[in-house]
Amino acid sequence: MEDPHRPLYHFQPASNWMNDPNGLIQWDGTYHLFYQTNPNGPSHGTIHWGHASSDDLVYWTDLPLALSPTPGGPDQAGCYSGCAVDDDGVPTLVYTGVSGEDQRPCVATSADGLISWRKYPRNPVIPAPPEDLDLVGFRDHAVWKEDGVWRQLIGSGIRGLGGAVLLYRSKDLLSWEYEKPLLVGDKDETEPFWTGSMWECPDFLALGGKHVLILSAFHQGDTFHTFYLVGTYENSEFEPEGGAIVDPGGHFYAPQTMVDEQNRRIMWGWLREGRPEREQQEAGWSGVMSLPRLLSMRVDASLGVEPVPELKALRGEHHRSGGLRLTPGSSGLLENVRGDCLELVAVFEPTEAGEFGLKVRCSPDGEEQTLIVYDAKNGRLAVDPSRSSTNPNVHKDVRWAEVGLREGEGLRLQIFLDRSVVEVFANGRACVTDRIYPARRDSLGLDLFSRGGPVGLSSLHIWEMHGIWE
Ligand code: DQQ
Repeated sequence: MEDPHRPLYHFQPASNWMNDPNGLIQWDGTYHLFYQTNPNGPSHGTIHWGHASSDDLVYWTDLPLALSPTPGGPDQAGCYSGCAVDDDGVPTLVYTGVSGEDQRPCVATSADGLISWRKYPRNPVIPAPPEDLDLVGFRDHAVWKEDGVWRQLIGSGIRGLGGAVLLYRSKDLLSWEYEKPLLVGDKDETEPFWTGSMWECPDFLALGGKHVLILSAFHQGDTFHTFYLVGTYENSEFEPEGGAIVDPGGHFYAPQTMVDEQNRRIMWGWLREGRPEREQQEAGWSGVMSLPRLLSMRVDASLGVEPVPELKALRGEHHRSGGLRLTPGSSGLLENVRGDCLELVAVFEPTEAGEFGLKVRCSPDGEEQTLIVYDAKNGRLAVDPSRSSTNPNVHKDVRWAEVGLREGEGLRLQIFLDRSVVEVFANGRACVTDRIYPARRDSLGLDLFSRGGPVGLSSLHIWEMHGIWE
């Protein structure tokens, strides 16, 4: 029987485990998406680099594995996360080789259009972490060129203190000189958000006149959330001025970004499962890639986020409504549309009271339903999965994202529902992603709701989405 939870238009390998996006690069027009994968099963085992390519950011071709651990080599226990750069016409990967307790930067190049990769015979390119620091972790890489010199950030943490990113420089990507920690966090500080005791998957980018450092918070073997810091960067000094959690839904982690040939900054992240390992084993797969997201710098120095417009190519049959007034008790407003593979765009009139939104994956009797709820008083948005499934084992936490609408501004929700994935974009400035696992096959209904004052729905468009696989 067809797997009811397996997404149809989000990228994932044919089976087994996947996690972080890696090595994002556009090469001769083609987008390359590498990713962490375990080809031997649906759990985080021996990690390889998977590889997929696309001409349009929508349809992907899954290609042969790009990197596999070399027996006896510095990556014998795993090829962990890293990035891709164009080294004067040579596609080059910088990744973490894992061997026993050691995590070390390694380099590989391709001479056949990014399909097969030759590891540098003298890997690792940094033989050991800086001796004067007591580090927790030394992995994941952001590499860029600055004034003709390669710079690199490596994710780390200083024991007892907090996360850290270590700054290096190199002329040739092969021999690296350590400079200093670019930034060190505080594992005990929780305001405005907690940053963990080790920072995974750093990404560092210039955007709209600012610099953005994206980090994923890790603590004692567990992954938490991804956050960004916006600030200024000059003379190897980064001064953060503000920041936020990237996607507070609790399932978006270890993202990476790239600049494409249209000079757009695009981000993908790993959408983690929200069901027990046993169920992942039974399904034979675990992990999905987010949709590609377009980043921008907003005037208030926060990150703007929107789905890339190319995704419109997936829109199939169209349904529309609007001009509705939702009041408490309104229901049955979308009885003519059903589905688990949809895009919905809803525009609500400005209001400052109550909670309202949409319901997706509803069973006819309402036993199962997932809410996309906007809390107007507090200006925050959540996916509420508390009644998403009769399966008691899947996660049901509600996590809120600040949207912060201006006075008089309506709410525009763009919802991508793809079976177990719900990605909700709000007004170009927030995205909340959740994973849901309805147990009932008839949980395909939709509805609108309001709790509190009446709210106007100016327009609603719903598209049935095409899948991206044959
Ligand atoms: N995943 C990779 C690491 C990274 C972590 C291992 C983040 O390189 O720190 O699969 O999810």
